[in-house]
Amino acid sequence: MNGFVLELDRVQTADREQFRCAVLAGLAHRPRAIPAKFLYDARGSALFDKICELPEYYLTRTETEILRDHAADIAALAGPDRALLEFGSGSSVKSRLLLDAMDLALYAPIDISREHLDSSTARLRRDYPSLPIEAVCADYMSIADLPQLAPSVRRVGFFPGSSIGNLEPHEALAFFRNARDLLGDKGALVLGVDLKKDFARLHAAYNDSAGVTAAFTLNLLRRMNRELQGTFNLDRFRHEAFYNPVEGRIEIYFRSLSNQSVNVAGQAFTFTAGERVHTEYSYKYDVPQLESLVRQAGFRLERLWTDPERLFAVAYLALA
Ligand code: AVJ
Repeated sequence: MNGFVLELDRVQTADREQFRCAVLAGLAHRPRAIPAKFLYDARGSALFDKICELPEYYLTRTETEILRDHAADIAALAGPDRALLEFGSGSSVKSRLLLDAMDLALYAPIDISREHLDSSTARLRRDYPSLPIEAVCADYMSIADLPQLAPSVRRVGFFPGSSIGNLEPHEALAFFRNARDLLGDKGALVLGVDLKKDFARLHAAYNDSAGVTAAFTLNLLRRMNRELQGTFNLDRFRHEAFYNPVEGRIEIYFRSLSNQSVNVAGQAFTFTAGERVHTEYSYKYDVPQLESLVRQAGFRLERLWTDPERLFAVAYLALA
């Protein structure tokens, strides 16, 4: 076996162990919950890509539109000779809009998935042969420093997709504080965030008629079956998503349709009829809320662009 295969094997074993611990802890806990990041195995990531194309899921389409309309404004605010750091770059599709518009000294995509990072970096190297690219395989929630970046180059962060919405307010604040430290005194952050809007529109975005979002949630059960020798019967659980207006968030669960017992990773768990397991929050912001949150982390809301319907916003947050 070559070194690459050994390395991949080691990473996969570590990932699986992390998943096992999170599932066992999450199902033992009350209320039951499994962290959202585990939704994104290969099949989950493919289903999420399908979600982004759904007629009801306006987020991706709208953000791309805003970025396309204002990439030149963002480039002008950032100025020349910047390092662009992307948090959770995934397939880096939206980043291309900024790479095309900005005058960059460096692009540093940061992603926890080695696979995603390598394949998208290879494609970017081909399409932007003169742009230096430094891929960083790390969890952006805990990354402390990027020693490979020259300290003289001013840093601009990019956190698109309303990924911030997955985080509870205290976690979002921790993310912004960490980003501030990473970006440095003269840094800035370009943030994509989903806005509060009428409940029916929000509800539809997470309860699509084609059932793709339901398949995305229930894929977590499939993943437990495959990776942790689970015995979940997917017909005996259903996806549930609703807007909680008090907390300003979509809440997503899978719900047991009957009293049942399921084995996972060698342990038995009983579910009562109607019992649910939390999988995701998707927080929605309004502008004053966003402004106050980022201010607590030392950022200033310098500019904010939205679409005509005010569904989604792209914000330019400055530190200096
Ligand atoms: C990737 C967290 C932005 O909250 O809209 C979409 C995830 N889950 N449909 C979102 C998601 C179900 C998505 N984020």
